Amino acid sequence: MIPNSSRNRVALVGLYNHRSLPVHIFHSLLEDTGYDVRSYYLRRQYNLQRADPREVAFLADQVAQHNPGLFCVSLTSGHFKLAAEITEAVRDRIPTTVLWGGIHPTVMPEECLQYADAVCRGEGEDALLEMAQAVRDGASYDGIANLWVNRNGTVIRNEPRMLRTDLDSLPWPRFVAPNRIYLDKGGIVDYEPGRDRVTTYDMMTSRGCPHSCSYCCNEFLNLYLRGKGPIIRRRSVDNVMAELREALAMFPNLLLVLMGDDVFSLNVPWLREFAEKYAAKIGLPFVCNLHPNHLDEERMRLLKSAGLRFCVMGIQSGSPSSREQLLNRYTKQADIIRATELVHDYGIRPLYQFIIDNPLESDQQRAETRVLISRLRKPFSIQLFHLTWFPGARITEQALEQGIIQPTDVEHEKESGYKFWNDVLSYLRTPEELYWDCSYFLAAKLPARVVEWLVRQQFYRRHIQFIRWLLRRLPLDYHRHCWLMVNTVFNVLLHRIHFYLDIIRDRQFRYWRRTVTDFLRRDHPPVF
Ligand code: B12
Ligand code: SF4
Repeated sequence: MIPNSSRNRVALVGLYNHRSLPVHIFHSLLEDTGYDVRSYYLRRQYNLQRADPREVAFLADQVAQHNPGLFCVSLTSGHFKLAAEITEAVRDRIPTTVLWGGIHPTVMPEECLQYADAVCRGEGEDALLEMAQAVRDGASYDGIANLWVNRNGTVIRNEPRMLRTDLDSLPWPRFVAPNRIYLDKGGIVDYEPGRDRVTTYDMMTSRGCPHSCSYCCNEFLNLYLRGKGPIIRRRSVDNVMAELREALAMFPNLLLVLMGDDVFSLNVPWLREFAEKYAAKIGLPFVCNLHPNHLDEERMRLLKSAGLRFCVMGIQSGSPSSREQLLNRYTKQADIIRATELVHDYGIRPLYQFIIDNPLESDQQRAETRVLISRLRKPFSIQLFHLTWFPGARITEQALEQGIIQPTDVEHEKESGYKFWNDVLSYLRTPEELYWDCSYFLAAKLPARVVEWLVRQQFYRRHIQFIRWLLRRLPLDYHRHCWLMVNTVFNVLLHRIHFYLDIIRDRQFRYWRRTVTDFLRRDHPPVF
């Protein structure tokens, strides 16, 4: 039985993402609606160690002290087991209603309902507000759209609601504000160490992606939400500018804005307005995700003029057959080359991402990836991601059906995220895996002919550990990184100078306007 004093209290938990956008947005939303909210962020982004029982207990103790009537966890698949442990630890301490949300409960609701009283499938703002209100009023939450509810062992499956189109009406995250509690190694830590030391800002200007790649959540979401309104929605440029202006005022030393949108360049008219206003009002370098299918001369020019310095582009495989038949990505080889040429011509530093360790790919298809990498105009960086078997993804279903993987290989069981953050070129990789890893990195640095010759040599296969060792140590990119740093610092300084000049100009203008107005208002003796 939840005590009356707790009904107005809500706790939110974000896992391995101290800047979790949903959790920070929900915090603002609930706070603005009058709830007593606390949010807890267990470990920071890209941390690799799994939280131990001591940390889980510490988090549960913190939550128990607040004693919320509604306890919410936001989770991706890799953190499913951790979310279950935290929830059980909290339930051991206090009576509370448990709501889970995020991509994993969206895809695997029934499994999550073994631990949560309700799960939110899809977007959470409205469902959460209604659930918080129901808990506060002691009313039933059984019929809330988007929620699946465990009512005494029976699952109540509510329909998804229409998608929220007016994203401007949502509050912004407030990363540094009271009642946001950052936790690590069994204690409270300061991940956002004062406003002056925050140098990057995470934001999203849109929701949804028109593509349905077989390994990505959007394939599931696009099917599940069909008929529920437009999938792709974007905030107005003015709303984005207002958030960034507030961010700049709050964090005066910001160096870079990280745009998390799935594909940033989708809408050209929006981009035109964004480019003009961002350059004039914000002017900070930013980084965003681009897709080869949505990039042309005009978009690139706009992005560059806005302040794009770095971009991330998913290519995933250099083999057209692998892209189309396995990954469900319909991008022509020529479009990839054209997009990367554009990025190069406009002086943007790209990071191209590829998916490796796909057991459904043949060696021939992997070799095509190597050839494509070596054909891309240098310099660029590459990032190799292991194919992670996310539940509900089409490629996972396919591999399960074919017996290529077992249910224990699927991410919520395997928790590979803890071990697998960019461990390519690690000594733990097998010689066969290293053969491919190293050849991709070499292809990003050396001419195609040299790489193709090298990988055919016995020496290459026999001494692959030595080549791995060399690749990890040789600062092949050293001078470019230095140049990039200098470039960034220079841009930031320039931005600061403009900023202060604007203030001075503004003050001067106000001073002269006041002087002239005063002069005109005064009673002057006649001149003659
Ligand atoms: C931006 C992004 C990132 C950014 C996060 C930036 C930030 N400051 O938060 C970065 C680059 C850091 C990142 C990292 C990772 N990401 Co990521 N990321 C995304 C992306 C593109 C958008 C997520 C987002 O913030 N959306 C905006 C917010 C407002 O919405 P949302 O998260 O979708 O949540 C909505 C609903 O799910 C629901 N909801 C969410 N939580 C809760 C909780 C409650 C209680 C309720 C009621 C509702 C609810 O309401 C929200 C708003 O309506 C998604 C793909 C996508 N399009 O969704 C992948 C995605 C979430 N990432 C994914 C992965 C795998 C990762 C990493 C593990 C990658 C890695 N190898 O390190 C890490 C893990 C991060 C973590 N600990 O969660 C996967 C997760 C797949 C899965 N099944 O688990 C996704 C889905 C992409 C994919 N492959 O399909 N990511
Ligand atoms: S383009 Fe990117 S975000 Fe969109 S479905 Fe494919 S992988 Fe997901």
